[in-house]
Amino acid sequence: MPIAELTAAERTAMMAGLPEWQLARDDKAIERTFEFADFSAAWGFVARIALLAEKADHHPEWFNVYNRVEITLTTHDAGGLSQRDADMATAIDRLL
Ligand code: H2B
Repeated sequence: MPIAELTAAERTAMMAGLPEWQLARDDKAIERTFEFADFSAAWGFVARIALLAEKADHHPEWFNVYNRVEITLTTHDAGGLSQRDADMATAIDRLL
């Protein structure tokens, strides 16, 4: 299903609301790195995001090593960033 890529102005507004996230991949994605006390805490975080992702039908790219989780959000169906990424990033931040 096609979904609109955010305009440059919309992207700027989105980033203002997500100060912990950074633009990546030529402004086609956003990323954030999280650190936890140990692997158990990191994996619990990943598991909670997985439930959110299934519900939203919007799935992160992520990398985990021990207590660190790196998350990248982009919308393949939009060829870049969409409102879904803003919503997912906001939902992820709320888990903390
Ligand atoms: N996740 C992400 N990150 N981007 C998408 O474009 C996307 C997705 N599209 N999850 C969804 C699933 C789509 O492929 C299915 C068919 O709904």
